[in-house]
Amino acid sequence: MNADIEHATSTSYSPLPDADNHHHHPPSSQRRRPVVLLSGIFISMLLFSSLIAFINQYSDPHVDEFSGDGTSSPGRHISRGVSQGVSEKSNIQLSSSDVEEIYPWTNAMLSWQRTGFHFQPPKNWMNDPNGPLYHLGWYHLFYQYNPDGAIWGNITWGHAISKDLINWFHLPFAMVPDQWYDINGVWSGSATILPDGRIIMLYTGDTDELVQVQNLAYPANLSDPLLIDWIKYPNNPVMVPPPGIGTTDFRDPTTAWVGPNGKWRVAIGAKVNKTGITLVYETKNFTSYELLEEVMHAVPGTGMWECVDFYPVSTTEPNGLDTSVNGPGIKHVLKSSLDDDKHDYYALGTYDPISNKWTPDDPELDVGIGLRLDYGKYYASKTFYDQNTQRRLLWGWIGETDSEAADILKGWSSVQTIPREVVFDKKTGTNILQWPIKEVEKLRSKSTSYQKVILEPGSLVPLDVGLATQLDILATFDIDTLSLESSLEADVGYNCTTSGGSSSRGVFGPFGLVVLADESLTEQTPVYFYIAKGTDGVANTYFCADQSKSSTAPDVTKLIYGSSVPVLHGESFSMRLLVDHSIVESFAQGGRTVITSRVYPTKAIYSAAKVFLFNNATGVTVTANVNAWNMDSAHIDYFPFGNNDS
Ligand code: DQQ
Repeated sequence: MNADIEHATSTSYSPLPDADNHHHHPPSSQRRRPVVLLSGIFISMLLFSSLIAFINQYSDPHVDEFSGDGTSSPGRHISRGVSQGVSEKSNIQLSSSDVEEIYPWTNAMLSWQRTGFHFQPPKNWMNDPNGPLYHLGWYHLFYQYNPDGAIWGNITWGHAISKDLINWFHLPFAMVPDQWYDINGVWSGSATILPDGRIIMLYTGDTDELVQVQNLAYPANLSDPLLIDWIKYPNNPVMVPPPGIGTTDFRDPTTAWVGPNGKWRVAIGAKVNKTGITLVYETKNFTSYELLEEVMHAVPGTGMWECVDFYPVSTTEPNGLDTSVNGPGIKHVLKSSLDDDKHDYYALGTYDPISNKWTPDDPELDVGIGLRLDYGKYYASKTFYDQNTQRRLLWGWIGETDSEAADILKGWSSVQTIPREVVFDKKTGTNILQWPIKEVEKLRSKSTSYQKVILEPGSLVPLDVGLATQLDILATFDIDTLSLESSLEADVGYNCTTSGGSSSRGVFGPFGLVVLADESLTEQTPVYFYIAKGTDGVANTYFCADQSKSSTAPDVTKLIYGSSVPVLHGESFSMRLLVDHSIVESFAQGGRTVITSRVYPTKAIYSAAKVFLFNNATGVTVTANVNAWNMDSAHIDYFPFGNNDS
């Protein structure tokens, strides 16, 4: 264990007080504690933003857009979070005019959408993963949950535990909104495990006055492996929006790490005008905090930063690292969930703990303007260091892309991804790799293999993989490199989203797999590579997932997702797909580029779902190798000691 951490804990950390959750409710005028002013160029920006925030606060008509009963009229577009100062939570791509034509969903179609091996609660709304941790033999997942319905609201911390991150037991709620400082929602937060094993949970509370504050909670009984009971610190909140930061622009504390002075540091996302920023607080005891003068990082134009994640990755070793580790052979990942576009962006960089500044390796690929963790439906992700297996593991929230009315009809919304292991990509040096945890392979059952399948230009080859709704598929594709090198084709400006999708044919693509397709391909979700050659003769490969024909239902968003993916000299084109009913998680080149698809087929369901290989390129023959496994369902149930929803 890092000596700094030992020192910080043994000398600085005071025991947390006993639970005595007496009402501590200072008048609102006293709820902003004096904090150090942010310095440098930010001061003027902050003052200006403060004025704007003040004006907004008092000009906001505070439309009560959420009834609180967890229901809404089908087809009516209701803002789920904006009035409370967080992202819109319903499907923003579907405007109210789009949902006028509501598809006649049958029970069979809706029940088929529930996943077999992804984590989801038995019913109702779920969003961000919170405070993942490993303790006394159990993995714990907390998550944003609405106990009252399938739409966002009444946010409570759901809680589930697992021995292997795949099979889960649901536990009673860890925290409910019951104090003035979180009565409008127990929002997102992170766990920190201290060197002596104590667990610190920091989370955002939405107060009785809709101010975002940071609160402290801790397990009532650390020797309980299930961590059933949680105590909210009686003197919450422990951090309030500092001067210059809007009262609704201050949320989602990270896991803490130790600074060079032995104090713990916690990052919190915020914004100043349109500049997304990461504030950092220091603490010795997790009850009193001091804001560091300089922001850790800021990117103009990126808006509010939600669910910031900050962690080291080793550039030399395959194992993950505790959040406090720094030194030679280490880069730091900074991730932000952009409130403005609802995507998770990350960048690799260097963290200087003395100046508390993080600097991106490539300023052109800075946080929010460069790489995304996932190019599909994916948001509010969070990693944790699994000290049990020395891995850095990543959870992400897969939201819905259908109408809110359909979500209410089916009675649930959202799924969590299969946890992914995150490592630095030593081959490229420019990105991380994300790969489904090896534990998911325990669900593999019957396997089917197709070797050296020749795909001539324009071909479509059905694969008989048995029941095709729960699959793990590994596929590699090889093309004749001579024809690639000799071609002058210039497909400059190829873009997965705007270049016509899987049916638009170029010389070197698209080729790949089609999943969740019916026999006649009326419905289909193709996942594919596309090679474009620039005017400079350099080939660029793209990895895309085309949802445009994924469903015949009109009230579903059907975007084409994707981005470029580095394919290095000597590598085959490789993809892995986890198909689980209405979710497809797709990983290219060992996890350099990842796309999660949320799809709602009406015909390609149950035994009608099929898998195909395809090659829509006009100028190249592709040789494919495929290994596919049918996947068993995970066991996800209430913990045997009881059977309740609370
Ligand atoms: N979800 C939480 C917030 C966070 C947002 C509220 C991101 O803490 O900023 O449910 O989806």
